[in-house]
Amino acid sequence: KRQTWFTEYQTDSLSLGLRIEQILKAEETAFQDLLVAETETYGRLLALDGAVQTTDKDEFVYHEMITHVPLFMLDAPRKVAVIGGGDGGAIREILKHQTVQEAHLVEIDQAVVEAAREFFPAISSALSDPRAYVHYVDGIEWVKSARDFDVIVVDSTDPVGPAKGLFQAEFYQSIAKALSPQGILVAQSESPFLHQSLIRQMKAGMQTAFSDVRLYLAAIPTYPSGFWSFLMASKTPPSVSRRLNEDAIETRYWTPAIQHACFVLPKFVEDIV
Ligand code: AG3
Repeated sequence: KRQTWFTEYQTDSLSLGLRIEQILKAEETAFQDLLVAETETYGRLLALDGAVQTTDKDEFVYHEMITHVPLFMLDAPRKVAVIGGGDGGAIREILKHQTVQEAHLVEIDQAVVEAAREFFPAISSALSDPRAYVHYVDGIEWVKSARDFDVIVVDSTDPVGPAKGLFQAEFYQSIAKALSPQGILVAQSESPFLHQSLIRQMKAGMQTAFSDVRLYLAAIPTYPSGFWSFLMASKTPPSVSRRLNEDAIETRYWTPAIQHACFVLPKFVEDIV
């Protein structure tokens, strides 16, 4: 068997290896190192600066959970934005909600969107929907003049390189201004096994602008430790919309029961937050 492997060095003492059949694209973009490869186990892989972002076989977990959980807290989410998320997976899920009129993608690196359009059509095709708007700008700057959003999703890379500022309190404060009074912020918040202090720091940052901040969980096999978290913040405590059992949307991980269950935390995770 061919012994070509992609390895993500997740920490300085832990790695994930995926045997690859073919490298489809390897590019130094204006912002980061981009790789697209065909893996044996998880289908196509998109990696940025050596970190797994998306694979064909498990992307549904992350994209459903980062979107449906906040959107189902609202009766009629209309304006939604995704900061980062250049593969388009979060936009695809957001557009499953009939009430959504505008889904804005704010991606700093156009090369990520181009690679997604070329190699991940099932993930990126929603970007061509008439309700989707794509902006190639820095999310930190864009958010400063955004207003009246119902949900803002921070679908970032790890807190190094271009995404660093997306983990800071000042950014969460501008998001708070960009949201409607009932609006909700959600950000991917890395692994409870590996990134406890980051999770605590993100939560504290969000608490400078939001009174309710809670953590929820999902199993994502290709991310470090396979056990992933999201932080959801709002100015008033959110409650699940009656749309939960009325609006049928097609999903493979999220269910109405998971909408509630994902907030139930194991003891060691409760102790982090
Ligand atoms: N956002 C990436 C989550 C971080 C993964 N980290 C890692 N592999 N070290 C995912 C982008 C998908 N739209």
